[in-house]
Amino acid sequence: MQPEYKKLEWWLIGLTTVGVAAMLAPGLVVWAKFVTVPDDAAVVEAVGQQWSWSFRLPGEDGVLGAIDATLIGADNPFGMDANDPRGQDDVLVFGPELHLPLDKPVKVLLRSKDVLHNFTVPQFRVKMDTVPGMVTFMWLTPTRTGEFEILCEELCGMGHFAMRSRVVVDDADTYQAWLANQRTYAQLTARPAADLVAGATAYSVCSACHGINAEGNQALNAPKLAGLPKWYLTRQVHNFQDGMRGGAPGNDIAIQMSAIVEPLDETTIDNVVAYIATLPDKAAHSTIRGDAAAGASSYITCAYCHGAAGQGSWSTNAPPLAGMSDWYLARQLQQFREGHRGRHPQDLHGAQMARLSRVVPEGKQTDDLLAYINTLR
Ligand code: HEC
Ligand code: HEC
Ligand SMILES: [Cu+2]
Repeated sequence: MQPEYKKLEWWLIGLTTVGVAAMLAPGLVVWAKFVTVPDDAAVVEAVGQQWSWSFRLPGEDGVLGAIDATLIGADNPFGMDANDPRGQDDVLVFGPELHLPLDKPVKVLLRSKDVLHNFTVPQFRVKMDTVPGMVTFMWLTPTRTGEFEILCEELCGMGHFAMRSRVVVDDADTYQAWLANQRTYAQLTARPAADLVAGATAYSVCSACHGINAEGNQALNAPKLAGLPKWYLTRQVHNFQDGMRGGAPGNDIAIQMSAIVEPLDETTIDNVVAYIATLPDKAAHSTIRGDAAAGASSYITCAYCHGAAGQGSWSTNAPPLAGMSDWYLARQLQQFREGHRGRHPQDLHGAQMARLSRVVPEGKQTDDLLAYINTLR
């Protein structure tokens, strides 16, 4: 027996070292592949913010235009630098989905507007943090067509669980058809200024239900529109046109709206929405009785997206609630809860609210909450 067999120990140390190195070395090769983007990879950019994703493609020149965080606003959500010629042909996709062509390597540049997020598509088997002030990246080659959910896998605040989007992998033709339907930055900025006179004429149809001053008409189930921002009005008119609202069975009231806005073209929508924005925003009468003090605590959740004063926020895509028709808000919450709104596969903003609508139970708690919202005017 030899308690200390030096020679054997040296052998053991040596063999273990070589063994461990041999086990780890292949990882370096794999890692090198993971971080080395093929030269022919196309570029797309995914931008995370509380609590949604948006996407930008470089357009024909293959180069993304410069952006500047100080330029970000309701009219320029990407913070595009108007003076950079490379940005003019950039394709801006506000969601709900990013399309990728099959079998083409793609480098995904990742940005964040606010806090840490993490861009994850479970089936891609890669994920990457998005960091404010930094551009991170990952790359992949989609090998099968289909729809895959984009998640955020960084706890990024109250709406984290509802920060979902979709990647759709298309064959070449379908991809080109999708791309042809997207708008470039130049096209988005070149839209002519709205014509308020034409807007007033177009609005005369709407006034039959929504009222001369867009103050709403409960007897006709038509909510107040005055006070809603242009981005929200425009999106909802599109939602009615595209069957995201008003198409669902059980939503008979909204079907009327779809029929009315169906024939409107983009210019008319711009005009009528601009006209509505000029109408006086007087708070709607309250019709719901409840205990506002009790409702205040339920509203804390809502404030994250709709604002502490119920003023709405373009960055969270959430409309104003303060001063709006309370009976209409009540009905929308019900529509969301019951899946008549926010269920359409293209309605990602609605889906987000649908998830949130279950936070507050029906009945007294909802009445209290709406009574509280009625005090925010
Ligand atoms: C026949 C009556 C009627 C007419 C006319 C009408 N609407 Fe509506 N509108 C409604 C009803 C009812 C709703 C509520 C739908 C629901 O409950 O989902 C609504 C909802 C809306 C909403 C959604 C508001 C929100 O807070 O989400 C917008 C925007 C809107 N209408 C715009 C218009 C515009 C613009 C016109 C004219 C081009 C118009 N409506 C004409 C009945 C009408
Ligand atoms: C994570 C963000 C988020 C939170 C939190 C949230 N909402 Fe929303 N809400 C939205 C978005 C986005 C929309 C717009 C959906 C659309 O575009 O169709 C919306 C729409 C609504 C609407 C429909 C308004 C209209 O004019 O049609 C109501 C009512 C509403 N929210 C109430 C609430 C209440 C009450 C709470 C708190 C329990 C709440 N929301 C919390 C994001 C949120
Ligand atoms: Cu996130």
